[in-house]
Amino acid sequence: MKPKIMVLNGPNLNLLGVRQPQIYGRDTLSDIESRLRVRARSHELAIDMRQSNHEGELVTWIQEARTTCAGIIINPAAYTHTSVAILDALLACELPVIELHLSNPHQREDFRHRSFVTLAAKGVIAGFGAHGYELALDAMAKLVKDQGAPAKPGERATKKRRAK
Ligand code: CA2
Repeated sequence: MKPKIMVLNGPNLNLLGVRQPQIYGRDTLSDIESRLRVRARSHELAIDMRQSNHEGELVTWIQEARTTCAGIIINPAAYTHTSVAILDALLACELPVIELHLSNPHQREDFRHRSFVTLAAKGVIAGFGAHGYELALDAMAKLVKDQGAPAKPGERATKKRRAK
């Protein structure tokens, strides 16, 4: 079975392509998902893409990913800047996490400069619009591959290597 990547989207991202195209672009979430499926196939990955306007639902999905997925790509939207609950869920899931934003929050209002989610993220992709989803999947594919690969020929693959 192909390793599965959970791709989570936070509040208001269901409006993508419908409102404020000057900030967030013209692609809908469904356009993005179609392209991501093609990209996932080329990496021999599966994706499970979801959107919710509810913090608790996102937390529940992160907990679900812990046992079903190899990694999480998350655009937490406004919860990026407010949610300790999402941060805690991401820390608890012990999966590679990539934080993703369509816009570059550092070019925007001060309150968008702080991200709780960053504390749980391996890396952040921001400012590339809808294309960022594909960039995030490319980065995740490498993380998942490296995680499953033996360190040296003949050595057993381990899920996590202890830091020295
Ligand atoms: O740039 C991003 O992806 C954000 O995560 C988007 C969030 C914002 O609160 C973050 O600071 C940065 C907002 C998502 C709202 O999405 C909309 C999409 C279309 C129309 C209106 C809102």
